[in-house]
Amino acid sequence: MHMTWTFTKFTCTALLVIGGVAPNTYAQSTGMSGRVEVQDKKGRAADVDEALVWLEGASATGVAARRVEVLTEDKAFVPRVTIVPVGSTVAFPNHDPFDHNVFSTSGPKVFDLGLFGRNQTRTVTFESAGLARIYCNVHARMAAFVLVQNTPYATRPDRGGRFSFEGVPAGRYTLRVWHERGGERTVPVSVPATGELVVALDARNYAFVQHLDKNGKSYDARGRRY
Ligand SMILES: [Cu+2]
Repeated sequence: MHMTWTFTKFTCTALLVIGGVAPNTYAQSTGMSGRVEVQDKKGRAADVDEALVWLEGASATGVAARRVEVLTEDKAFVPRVTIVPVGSTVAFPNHDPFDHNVFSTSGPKVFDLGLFGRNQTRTVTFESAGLARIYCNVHARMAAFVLVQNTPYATRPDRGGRFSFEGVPAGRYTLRVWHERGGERTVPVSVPATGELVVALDARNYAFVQHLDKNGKSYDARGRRY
């Protein structure tokens, strides 16, 4: 009797595999994809690839800290938008023939790297998650954004706004999408997903507001303009 029961169970298992209908065993992880649209006054924003897209609620394991560079060049941070895992170090090599003073006064890390000149590099390590807004105390219009995350499912869209994440465990998540002028949206998503996911951000009413310097003062009030 015992031998017969075992054989029957084995047969059933084999049939499930052959038929490809064992979702609880074979569909534990999958991909998800979608598209971001940023609407400007003139139409679709050309810098949709500088948006940030990430999944909240996913496992935080296996994301190794690393070191990345954000250059200062021609009075700009390059790249302007960066994603790093928690614990990562961002280096700021100065490629300009004049000084910069990189700082951040809010977000995951408050820091002031002081003045540093051509071919010098200063670094900062981010120990906690969040979106860092990084500025220069000399040049008012310089800005960089560093998303510090503990999920592997964080990315920037391509120039067409498309993004995808591979190997996402099945479940429910919150998708967060951010763009400098389009603001931020959160969208509940399920993996595997059904239908096409399009997240639209509205930048039509965006108005530039000059941030303050590292001492909380207006750049203009210092008597120097850049
Ligand atoms: Cu600067």
